[in-house]
Amino acid sequence: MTTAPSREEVVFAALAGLTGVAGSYAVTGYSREFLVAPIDDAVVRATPGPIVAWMIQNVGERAHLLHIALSFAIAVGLLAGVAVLGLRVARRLDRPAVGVGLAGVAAWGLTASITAEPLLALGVGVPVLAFTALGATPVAAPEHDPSRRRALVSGVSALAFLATAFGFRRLTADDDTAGGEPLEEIEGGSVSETTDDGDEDTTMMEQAEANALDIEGDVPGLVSTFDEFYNVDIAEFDPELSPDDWSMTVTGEVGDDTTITFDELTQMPTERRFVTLRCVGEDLNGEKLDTAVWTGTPIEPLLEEADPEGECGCAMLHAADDYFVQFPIEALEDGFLAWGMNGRSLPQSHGYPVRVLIPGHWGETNVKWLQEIELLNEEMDGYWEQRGWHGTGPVNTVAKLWSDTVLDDGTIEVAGHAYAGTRGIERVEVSTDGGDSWEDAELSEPLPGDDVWRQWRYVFDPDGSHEVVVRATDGEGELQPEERSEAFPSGATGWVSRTVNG
Ligand SMILES: Nc1nc2c(c(=O)[nH]1)N[C@H]1C(S)=C(S)[C@@H](COP(=O)(O)O)O[C@H]1N2
Ligand SMILES: [Mo]
Repeated sequence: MTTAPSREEVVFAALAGLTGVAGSYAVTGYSREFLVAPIDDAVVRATPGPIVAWMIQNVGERAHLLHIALSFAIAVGLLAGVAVLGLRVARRLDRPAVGVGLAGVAAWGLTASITAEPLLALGVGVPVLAFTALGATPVAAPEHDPSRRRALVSGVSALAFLATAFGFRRLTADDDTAGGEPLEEIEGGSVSETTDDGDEDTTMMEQAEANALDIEGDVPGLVSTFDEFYNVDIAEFDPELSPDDWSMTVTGEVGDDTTITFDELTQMPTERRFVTLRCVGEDLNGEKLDTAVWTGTPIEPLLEEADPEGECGCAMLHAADDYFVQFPIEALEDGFLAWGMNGRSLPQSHGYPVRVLIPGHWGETNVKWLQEIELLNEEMDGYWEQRGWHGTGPVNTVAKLWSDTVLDDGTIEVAGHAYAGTRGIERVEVSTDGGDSWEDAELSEPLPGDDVWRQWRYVFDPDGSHEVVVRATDGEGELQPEERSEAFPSGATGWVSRTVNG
């Protein structure tokens, strides 16, 4: 059994691998039960921190395609390996049935153990068995079926299988991914009973619209829609939770472990807040900065009930995608557990049914799909901190330059957003001469809340080419630092500039 597999074996094994993955997709769809999902989790987790940081800064969103492609290849490869094993056993023992059976059972067992879904793993076992059988037939009667012709037949069958698998998925897939429905429709209706004034969301959204500046250029409003709101996930496949069986526990160094269900959470006094999120990994002038109206329950009373006793004054938050992040209880106490976004339940990708929102801290502290708050005795690294980031503290001050537009009268409008977490934005200045002289930009009226961005806009009369620079001053009178730094490890700094021609 030590010789390398023949070319023929490789072809049949590859077909078995491909159809096995397609079979998994047919029964699970692009969900967490899909064979590729746990493999992708493992690939992402195993990628060394420096490579991840490099990818985030240099490749951006497209880097996801790389690890997903790699994970698909690993899945196909694993199943192909199983098929090769089956083919070899078949030939060695001259008993095709044994080898084929072995391949099918091993593919099923492997998938079941990777996905923990034994029943759905049949979707993998059956095609691997079938295509290994096609490859093993000649052992019995090589003279009746020349291998070329058989390979062709198998290839066509595999293609047909792939097409059927995807077609089947299309037909049977239900589009309603959880989340994003009107708050009153959340299971059990507990929300509508406590939502004293459901119109409050509408009022707040209207206020955001009223406060927004009249910007000619393509700059988002003061509240980001579900489609606009950026997304950062460690997992390609979001957890699929439901309010019905969601609960959150407070554990670790506490007087009493406490558990709260979704119904209990939404029965508690509710708050609505404008909160802006910004990712520590984004470019200086990047777009991982957004704001929504969030509905939720303050965390402090829940913590008090659990009676924290730890010595570090710190807590680790855990989520259903195995994400974890640690930061001071002091920051946690100001936070709230959001279950509504822009007047609807959270979309799945933003943490359905419950996420954390911590005012003024980098995006990574805002744990989605929250499951546990663990109080600690000593500080420990969270997921991103293990990979070298320092992203649990307060955000850096930034003024973004997101559009430059020539107006009808020949003047130029530059515009964007500015954000400084809980410090607030007091002022945005614009220079049209590379930083020699500065003028105040127009600012949107501040929205209520202590963690909200503002829009800025500035119009000038062009005279050839201009080096436009923008900088913000926070609510404590601190000017945004000029010195440039990359996002890694503690967030990009510097003044955004752009050459604009009149
Ligand atoms: N469970 C979980 N929570 C998470 C993350 C994650 O991958 N898993 N990403 C974090 C990061 S790095 C950011 S910037 C924000 C992004 O939130 P959004 O996707 O809702 O914009 O969520 C944070 N919370
Ligand atoms: Mo982030």
